[in-house]
Amino acid sequence: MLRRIESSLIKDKNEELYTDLKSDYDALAEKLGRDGIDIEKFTEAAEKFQIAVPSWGTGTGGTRFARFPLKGEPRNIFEKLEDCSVINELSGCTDSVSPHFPWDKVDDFSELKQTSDEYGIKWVSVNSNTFQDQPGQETSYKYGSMSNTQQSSRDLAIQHNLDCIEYGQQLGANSLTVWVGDGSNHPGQQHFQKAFERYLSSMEKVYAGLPSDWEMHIEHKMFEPAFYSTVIQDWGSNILAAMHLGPKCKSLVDLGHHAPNTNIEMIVSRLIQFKKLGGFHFNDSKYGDDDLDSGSLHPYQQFLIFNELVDAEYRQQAEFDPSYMLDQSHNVTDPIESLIVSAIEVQRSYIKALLVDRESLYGYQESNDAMMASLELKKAFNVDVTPILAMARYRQSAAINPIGVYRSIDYRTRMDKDRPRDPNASGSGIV
Ligand SMILES: [Mn+2]
Repeated sequence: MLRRIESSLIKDKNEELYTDLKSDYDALAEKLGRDGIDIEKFTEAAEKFQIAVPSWGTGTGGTRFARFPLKGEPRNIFEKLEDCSVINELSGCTDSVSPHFPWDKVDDFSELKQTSDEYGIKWVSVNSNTFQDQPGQETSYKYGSMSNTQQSSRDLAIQHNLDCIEYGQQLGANSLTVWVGDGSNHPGQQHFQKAFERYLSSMEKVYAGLPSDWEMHIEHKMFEPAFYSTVIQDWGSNILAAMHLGPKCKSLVDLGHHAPNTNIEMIVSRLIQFKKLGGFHFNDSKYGDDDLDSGSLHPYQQFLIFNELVDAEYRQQAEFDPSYMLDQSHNVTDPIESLIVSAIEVQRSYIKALLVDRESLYGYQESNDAMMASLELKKAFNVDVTPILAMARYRQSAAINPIGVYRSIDYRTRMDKDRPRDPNASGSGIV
């Protein structure tokens, strides 16, 4: 198998840390054991947990104002794949990548698939892009794509999504994620119902092109680039569209795409109940769609979301198999470090949610004991599961201290030599 980091290096670094880890792990095992909890079950669950890395997340992000590229940034999908492999080799929990087209389009997808196979990386949901015009594009998305008043723009957007499915099939993916920036900036600019009707009509044509084993995931977003209204504004519009289109269409929840203080975990519960939860884009936010690192601001919210997901697993909810993906923008950190830390933070939320004593919680809920129900959740959340996550990485031959190993190899300096940048490359914000 192809690797970017020598396994012997990770092994040597792990040996330096193993004695301390084993001691912390044994102490936690003893503590959990007093409550009748077998730590090994949780370590096994941590080893199985995987979350996809977005190909676009490996480049330095930006704002609407500027972007400050890092040295050694990946210049194409093959180099992005190299960085994704680094993230997976160190974290042990990111064995798949979500590509974005046309950014990641190549002439020969079989070559790309062969390379990803050599890295042991799978391709998951393909993302279409109809929020910007491509060079030479004959008809514009300026006033929308799937909902554009012009048939020619709608047709182009439909064809692009069908093309994305075809690219994804060549890579072995099995879902299409559709987010559109369609909307309006002025009251009166757009007829709400007519725009939604045009969107649905376009999406019907994409849905008709889905292979039998594929799903389509709709991603809603409250604002930006349209600031007054967006066609798929919220989970309500999202689930309506998904229900209209059919059983292979589900909703995708991007944590940053809601108004501040929205109860996202309850939205997750509703989508689970109606078999419409397709997947997640994990990130964190303070004000809007900030795309901050997962769990960096609201780890309890992320835990509460996983509480709903684990609850659905526990109750063996029908048709429940959401895909997990990160979707972040890294403006001031090294994207590789942020994606490693974020993947582990999402994994942390999952393991903590697994620690919730479901039967006790249900009992408190039935007897309306609000205090004990709340404490039951807090009890699980307050367990420091760091030794479980580190032991899972150790057993997978990933790094006990992933950031420490990453910094020791000076990857960016190496990549700076291998990946010379075009000095005229764009420094604009959203690229
Ligand atoms: Mn997203």
